[in-house]
Amino acid sequence: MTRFLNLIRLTTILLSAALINGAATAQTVTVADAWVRATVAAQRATGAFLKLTVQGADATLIAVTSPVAGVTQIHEMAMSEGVMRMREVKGGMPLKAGQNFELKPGGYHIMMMDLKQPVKAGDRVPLTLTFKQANGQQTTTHVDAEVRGLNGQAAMPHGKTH
Ligand SMILES: [Cu+2]
Repeated sequence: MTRFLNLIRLTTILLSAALINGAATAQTVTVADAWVRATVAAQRATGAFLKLTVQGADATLIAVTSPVAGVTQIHEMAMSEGVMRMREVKGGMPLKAGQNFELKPGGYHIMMMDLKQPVKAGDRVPLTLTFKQANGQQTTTHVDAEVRGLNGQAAMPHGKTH
């Protein structure tokens, strides 16, 4: 009987641990429509753009990495001496719960520098986004960004028949 009660207690503890763990690792940020601007030969930098939706609690986009870029920074556009310039966002991009954010040309963007190879329209570029959640925990999200032509349009879709 004692053994049976101990088993119940143990089960309860394990269940609680699972619930706490599940809550702590819940993703609150959704990434969509990720794309990277295609480069021409010898171009060493480009931009990545995407949409973020934040639910539940505030979060901060603190880092982005990609295997095709030696250096990746989060940039914002700001007026400096009467000229719009881009600069790195120090401390990450704050994301308010319940809001949608769009990183797009002319606004917040992901700056990919020290490119190891040209990125061509139709390629897919892996991005790893690191978020700091409201509880201080860091979570990562992986997306494959579509490379789009210099005019920002999607590459011509391949025909389904050949
Ligand atoms: Cu930039």
